[in-house]
Amino acid sequence: MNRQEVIEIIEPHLTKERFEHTLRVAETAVGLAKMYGESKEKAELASLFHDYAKYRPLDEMERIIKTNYLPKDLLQYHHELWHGPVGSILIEQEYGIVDEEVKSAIYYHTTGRSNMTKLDMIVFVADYIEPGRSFPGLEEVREKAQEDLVQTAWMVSRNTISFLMSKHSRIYPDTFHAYNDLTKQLNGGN
Ligand code: DGI
Ligand code: FE
Ligand code: FE
Repeated sequence: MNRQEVIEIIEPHLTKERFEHTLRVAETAVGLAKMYGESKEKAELASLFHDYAKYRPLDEMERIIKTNYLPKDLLQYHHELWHGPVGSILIEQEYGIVDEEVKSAIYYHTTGRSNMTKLDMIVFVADYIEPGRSFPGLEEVREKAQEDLVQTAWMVSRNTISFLMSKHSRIYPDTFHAYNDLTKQLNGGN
């Protein structure tokens, strides 16, 4: 599937803003893939599909979670957490994408997880730093992305948890697992 074919698939499923965000995430992810020695093709494919399921009706996403091999505890948490896992299922069912690395990067793009692959981190970071985003502290993360992918993913994870705590939101276990694992990779045991 080439870039243009994927674009024609995703565009009708997204708002104009989300579609433009998606193109910027893909461009950012391809840049990170070049910098950190990952497949540009996989980075582009995963990024173009990362928010594919974002606007599915909640009852459809709920049904997909219930009827596929996805953790049922997702249903106990905010529905914002559903579109990554659901998207990873839909791209296989609808377009035959079976590449586990690509599916994983889509699956975990919102939360991260323990033992993130390079591709997981690239999509996770690109979604956060793409040039259309702007919020306090983002410049520091963008600068780090030019130097060290693990440290950058750690900053994204830390900032996401701080942001969620400031809103009194509940935090999904994978979100904590990502933070703990990245912290361990940087600090050793602490
Ligand atoms: O889909 P995007 O808006 O491009 O970005 P995203 O998929 O990274 O994140 C969607 C939202 O999910 C974002 O506002 C942060 C939030 N989020 C991430 N981890 C958690 C979470 N929300 C809750 N409630 N719990 C989490 O663990
Ligand atoms: Fe998303
Ligand atoms: Fe996104």
